[in-house]
Amino acid sequence: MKIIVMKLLNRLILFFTLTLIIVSCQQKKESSTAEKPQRPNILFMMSDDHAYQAISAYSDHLIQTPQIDRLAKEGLKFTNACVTNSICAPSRAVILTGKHSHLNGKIDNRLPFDTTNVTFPQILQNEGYQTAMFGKLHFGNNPKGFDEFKILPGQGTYYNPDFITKNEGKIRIEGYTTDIITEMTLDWLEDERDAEKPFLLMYLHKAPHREWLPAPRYYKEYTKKTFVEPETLFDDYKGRGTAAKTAEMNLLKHMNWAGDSKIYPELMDELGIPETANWDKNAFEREVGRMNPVQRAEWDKVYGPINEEFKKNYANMNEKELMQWRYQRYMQDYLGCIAAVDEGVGRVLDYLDRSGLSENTIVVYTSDQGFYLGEHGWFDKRFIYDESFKTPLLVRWPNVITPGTTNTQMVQNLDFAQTFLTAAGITPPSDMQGESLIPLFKGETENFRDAVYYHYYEYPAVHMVKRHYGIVTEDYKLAHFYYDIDEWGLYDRKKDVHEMTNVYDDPAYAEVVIKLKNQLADLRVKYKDSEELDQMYIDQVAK
Ligand code: SGN
Ligand code: CA
Repeated sequence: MKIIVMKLLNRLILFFTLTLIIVSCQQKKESSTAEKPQRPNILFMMSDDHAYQAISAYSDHLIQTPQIDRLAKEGLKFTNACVTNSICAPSRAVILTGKHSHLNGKIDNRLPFDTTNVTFPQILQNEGYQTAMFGKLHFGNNPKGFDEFKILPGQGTYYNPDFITKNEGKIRIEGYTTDIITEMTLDWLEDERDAEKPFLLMYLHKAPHREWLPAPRYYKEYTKKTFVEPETLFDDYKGRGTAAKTAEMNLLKHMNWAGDSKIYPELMDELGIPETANWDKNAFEREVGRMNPVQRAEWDKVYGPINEEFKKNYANMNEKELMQWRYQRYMQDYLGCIAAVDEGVGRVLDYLDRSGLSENTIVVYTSDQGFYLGEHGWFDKRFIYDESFKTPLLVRWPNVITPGTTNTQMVQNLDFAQTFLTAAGITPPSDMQGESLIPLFKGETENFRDAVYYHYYEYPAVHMVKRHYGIVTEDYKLAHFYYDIDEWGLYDRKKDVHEMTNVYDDPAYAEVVIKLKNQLADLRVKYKDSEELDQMYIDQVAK
């Protein structure tokens, strides 16, 4: 009897031990896959001032961008993506921190970024991502959280650019900046990428930022093209209040002749054309003057005859013709820049395909904000109005995003940080203010936000766009211009797509105004913005 009990006990012990071993093996297996799930790579491609009007996936009336369009075909196109503050460095700060400008402190291009902010690349790096950044950052200091970076100092230049690098100090590279940034990105993918780790790679073009210098291989083609004029090229800004009227972004009145339209400084003197701004000729020298003799000869070969032609016609051109000429010149150079960006994007996408990385890489193409391509007679950005407020956004993520889909939700650059962290399986810090876009990637659009908050600060400054904050919903846009004025603007987005009429004082909209003002006040509370902060940022600049 004792022996039977012993045997039974032994068997039971054996059974439990075996079960324990099997269970713990299974757990181990699970936990090791949990430790090492297939975390996606992130390739974040962003250009500077690339208007959605100049991407053929959005509209092909100006240019074909077949490479960028691949992302729309193979991924998701957002048609209502927008920024929180339409200007370069602030937009980048919002992207990296996932916080509005008033909280991350980078309200305008002037003061350096506060590097005590926590950015999503820092978090990804801590969690085992390999991180690299190439191109334009524009922060006034170096990025944190990157294993490798090569960034342009400030705005950078189009030719023979300098780079601030993590490992080689300051370097200068001969050539065309867009191509150089592409090469750096490709070199890193080929030679530096650690196959054991997922990566975050930020590929950040300077182009097509002012002064719009195209790649030599596109000079001829683009300077011969004629582009369709926007309906509002001759806008007189009536019916919109002070801010639109006093902004200095008009193609005819505020564009530089030498720097922007590429009229030789000598020819300006000869024709008696005064500088638009006192740095007009300097802007030309800063860029064109930087070319080496070979580059300069190639440039003169194409831009010389344009100057000759202008010299012949100038005396007989009226204001309307001058405006039209400047618009064409502007588009030729701006779109010529984009041609090289598109090519670069294609080369990087080809590399992902060739190396089998496409499958597990989230690829984003966006711009730091939108841009005016002659709409309202303008260039530049800054305003809450659509062309500057909206930004292109294309995302490809195989197996998550259905190819060729479109999303109309109001997503913002504020959302990137949380989106990327969530995609990497990391819980975003609770003080980030965006929303993860992953449900939208999967086609789940219910209960996404119904309004966004906007706040622009850089005034008084170049282009003189007054400070304003506002709310944008699917149907309306309400903005408050403040500092040296106190004006409100309301636009009916459905009825007035070009935003030509401020209906704020129209009695038919009285109820809409009340409702939106309440919603705006709620948004300011939700995002922790306030009159105290408005004043603090006014005082900061005054110092
Ligand atoms: C420069 C440009 C402006 C532009 C700002 C900000 N002038 O000052 O036209 O608005 O940068 O651009 S330039 O002739 O010097 O290029 S941003 O993209 O950095 O915000
Ligand atoms: Ca920009």
